[in-house]
Formats: sequence, C-alpha cells, structure tokens
Amino acid sequence: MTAVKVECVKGNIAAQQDMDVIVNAANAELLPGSGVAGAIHSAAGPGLAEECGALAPIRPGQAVISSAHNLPNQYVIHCLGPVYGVDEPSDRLLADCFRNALLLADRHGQASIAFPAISTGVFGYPLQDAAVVAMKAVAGTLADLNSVRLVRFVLFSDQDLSVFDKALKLESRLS
Ligand code: AR6
Repeated sequence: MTAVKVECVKGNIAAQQDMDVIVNAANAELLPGSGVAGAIHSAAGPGLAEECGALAPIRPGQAVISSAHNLPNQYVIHCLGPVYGVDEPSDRLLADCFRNALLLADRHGQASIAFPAISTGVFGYPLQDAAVVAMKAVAGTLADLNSVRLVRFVLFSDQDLSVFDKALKLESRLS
C-alpha cells in the first residue's frame, strides 16, 4: 500500500491541469448533459462524445475510462452515480463509483485523480451524506492501490468545500 494524499479544493473539475485523471459525473448514455458532464465535454471537444458512444450505456456504480481529448489530463473516467431515492441501495452504488474509478485509474498506472461530488447535483444526493460515503469509499480502497498517490475532491462552492473538508477530517483512515 502506498501513501495516498486526499485533499479537497474549490474549483472546476474541467480545469484540473495537474491531475492525471478527472472523473465525470456522467449519465448512462455518456452524453454531454449539464453540470459536470457538460463542463467536461465542452472542454474536451466533440471527440470525447464520439469515443463515449462505444462505451455506453453504463449502470449506476460503474466506471469506464476514455482518453481526455482536448483536456490537459491523461484520461477521463466516467461514473454513473445513483439517482437519489431511485437507484438503491444508493450509498453502496455511490461508494462503488469512487472505488471503481480509483481501481480503474490505478490499473492504468495513474498517480492522481480528481473527483467531483458525484450524484449531488441533478441526481439529488444530499451533500453531507455523499461526502461521508465518498471518504469511506476512498479509505476502504487505499489498501488496493499501487500507483495512485493523490486523490482530490473538486467542489463547486465554499459551502460544498467545507462539507467535504469536514467529512475528510472525520475519516480517521485518511491523512
Ligand atoms: N466542476 C466541479 N463541480 C461541478 C461542476 C464543475 N464544472 N459543475 C457542477 N458541479 P451534476 P450528478 C457540482 O449535476 O448529480 C448531468 O446532466 C454540482 O454543484 O453535474 O451526478 C449528467 O448528464 C454538484 O455538487 O452530477 C447526468 O444526467 C456536483 O458537481 C446528471 O447530470 C454534481 O452535479 C448527473 O447528475
């Protein structure tokens, strides 16, 4: 097991120049959409949607990898989070997104990965609960990682950032 740093920052997931992998809060069809998916697809250019067509559809909790096209990263990992109150058990499906994305990045030998707050926008997952699920999922995956050394959560507002920061501090297995 390598030492893995986990951090939370405020920012735009599509502007993480220093990260090897960014994660998309995707829809099942891996189409551009709004929110995170819209920002990632518009920064990546139309080649991303073209490549994604062959990878879709995906199930809640699943993660698939594509190249990053015009983005400054190596790869984009697309996760379908649960729609809150519809896809059950939502906590396990959300945790699967983080775990599967981390394992996929690791299998591709990547050192750094940036996550948005999957499912907490259009999909309606309460932010505080999502933050706890995310931190537990990362902590529970650490022992299985070989190449990943930095995990970054990118939050869109100061308020969201403080919720994730608090969840990080409360997860004793994360530094
Ligand atoms: N960078 C970082 N965080 C962002 C950004 C950004 N550029 N834009 C929004 N957020 P959402 P979901 C925050 O709705 O809930 C899409 O249409 C946002 O404030 O993007 O998983 C897809 O196509 C929220 O906290 O993802 C799917 O249909 C979080 O990111 C569906 O929405 C996630 O918001 C996915 O819904």
